[in-house]
Amino acid sequence: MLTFYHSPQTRSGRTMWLLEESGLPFETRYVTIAQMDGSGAIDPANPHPDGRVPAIVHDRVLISESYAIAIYICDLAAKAGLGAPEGSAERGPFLAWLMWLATEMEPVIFARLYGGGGDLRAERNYDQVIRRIENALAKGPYLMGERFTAVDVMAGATIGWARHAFPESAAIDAWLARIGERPANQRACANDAELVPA
Ligand SMILES: N[C@@H](CCC(=O)N[C@@H](CS)C(=O)NCC(=O)O)C(=O)O
Repeated sequence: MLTFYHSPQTRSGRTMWLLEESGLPFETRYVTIAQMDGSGAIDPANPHPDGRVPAIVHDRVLISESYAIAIYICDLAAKAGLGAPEGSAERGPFLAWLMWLATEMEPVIFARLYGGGGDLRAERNYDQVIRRIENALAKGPYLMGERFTAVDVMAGATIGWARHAFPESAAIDAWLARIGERPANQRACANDAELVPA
């Protein structure tokens, strides 16, 4: 049994997309979170240690952190081919991509969106992030090459949300459109929209 703790219009949307891609049966529990504007509150029903989303509970074990959850889902639903099995040549690059998204790309995006950029190192990191995404898509059609993976879900949901933090790029737009058309993404977006409180 897999229970997914979710709050609409947050980074748990990409977990929902990945779960839809995985074909795993899961139950979604909507929880409130403390919003940055001071509204909302931690939901006592949320098992996440900090009251955040996403979190999943699988067979009574709690897993938090988006990227750990992504790896866990890919391994659990190995047949869906969203990750790279241990022992395969793609395993290392797959893990490296996900860790890079978490530790390099996301900080660069947040620095662009909310300030904190502007120094030499921030500018260099920004240029490196753009270059790495564009180089991967120049080979394409997906970030890891021929195959659609969880890397596309995690990067695509984030870049789609923060598109204005990236320069104009036909390759990025075509990739976002390509992955956005996937039925699993459409289902996740529809579910997410339904859950938004009126
Ligand atoms: N590092 C965590 C961050 C999770 C996170 O900050 N989620 C936000 C929603 S986008 C949240 O729950 N915020 C509520 C809060 O900060 O209390 C992850 O990637 O899963």
